[in-house]
Amino acid sequence: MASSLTSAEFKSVDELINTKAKILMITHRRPDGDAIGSMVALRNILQSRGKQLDMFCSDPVPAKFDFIGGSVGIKPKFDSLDLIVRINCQKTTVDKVSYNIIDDVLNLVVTPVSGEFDFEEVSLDYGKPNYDLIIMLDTPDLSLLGDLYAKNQQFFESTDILNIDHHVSNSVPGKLNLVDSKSPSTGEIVYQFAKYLQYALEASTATALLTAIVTDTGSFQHISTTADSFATAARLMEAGGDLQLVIENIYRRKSVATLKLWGRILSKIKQDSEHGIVWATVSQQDFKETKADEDDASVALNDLIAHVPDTKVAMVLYEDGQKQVRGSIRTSPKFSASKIAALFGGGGHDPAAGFTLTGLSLDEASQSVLTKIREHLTNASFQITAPAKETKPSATPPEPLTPEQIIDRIGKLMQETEKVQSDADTSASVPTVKGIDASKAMPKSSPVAAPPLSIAAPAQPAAANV
Ligand SMILES: [Mn+2]
Repeated sequence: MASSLTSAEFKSVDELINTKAKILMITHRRPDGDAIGSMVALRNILQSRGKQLDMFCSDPVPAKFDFIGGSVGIKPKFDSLDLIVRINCQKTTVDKVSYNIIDDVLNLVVTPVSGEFDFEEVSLDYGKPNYDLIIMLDTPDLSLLGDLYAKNQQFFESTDILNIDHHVSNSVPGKLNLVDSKSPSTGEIVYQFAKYLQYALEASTATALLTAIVTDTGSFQHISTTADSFATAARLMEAGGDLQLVIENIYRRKSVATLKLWGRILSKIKQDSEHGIVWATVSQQDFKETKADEDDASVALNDLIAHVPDTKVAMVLYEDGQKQVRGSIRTSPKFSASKIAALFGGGGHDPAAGFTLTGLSLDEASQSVLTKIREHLTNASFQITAPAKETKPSATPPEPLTPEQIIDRIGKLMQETEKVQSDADTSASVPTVKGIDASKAMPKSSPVAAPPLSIAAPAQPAAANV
């Protein structure tokens, strides 16, 4: 099925961009191939149209994306921000402001008409970054932007946002929202926009978009993959996109560190065949001794653990170095990973979700989580299959939902989510939960076709993503 975005929407986006002089592009922390690929591609497209733009991401871009070029231009911090000295003049009137520089020290001199300023009336702040449009890519919630958002909330709240994403849970308050939850990747939305602009894709942009599609569809394996994904990939290859280069860089660069970590994970795999759960834990010591990172653990989950036959729930729990235990979950098609993650304050998509626990050791966390999952696996609420209404065998793909059906489903799911959350809040066996497994589960998740499970209740705005 073709994109649900219309030319009218692309036209408004084009018009919005054309009215702006300096554009900031930003994607979620712990960036994946879709985040980087779609951002770099859109940067190339807009730059060729004479736009001035800068790219940002709170976390470093993994070296495996260097081949898309341009990832070198992605900055982790806003620079050249003004320093603002704020003085409350309610009680004391300012006569004049002057400055002098003595021995490399700037003295800002504020002279009152009479009396003196109290130190409490003086505060320091940074000025706002100098951009008149923010383009957010692949990011369903502002908080997932990480530090760049946390430290500049006012800027994000007072600047126009163009929100380009494919997560069904997207709650970004965009001036314009180019959100298509049917699209398996943000890259495909950027491709649609390029097509609308009749932009002749150069090879490097095509490769960046191919990276986005290949990574977010799990090399076309996820159920989110559509006929359009293949058609778009074909167009991108015709434009010079180098699929082999993408595969080579994304999948065939296993470092010795990665393999060592996988060895440890595989040696620690545990299986509960009665409930259909397979899991492994990874300690900080495992990461330190193998020199591998959390992404390696996540790939091990996707590529190895999730494929154990008869598995309903596959999970990796790992210590994240900040005294937290993060969990990544994958489920077989009949079960909802995001419903399970919601038990622990997390969220995500049906096949892939994540959560973060604080205040527990790795062992305590895994015991607590497993107990809870076992309890609930027997409970039909984790299953995706709608209550027996249609009994025809599922040889044919499900029909797309009508807007009415979607609204109805959202309502039901929100009720369930609230119930699940209150369970989680009150149960003694569930530890304190903070934040979520932001993008850890994103890289190979299939964000589409998932019912909007993670439409966050107001109390929990961050639970929107995996
Ligand atoms: Mn994505």
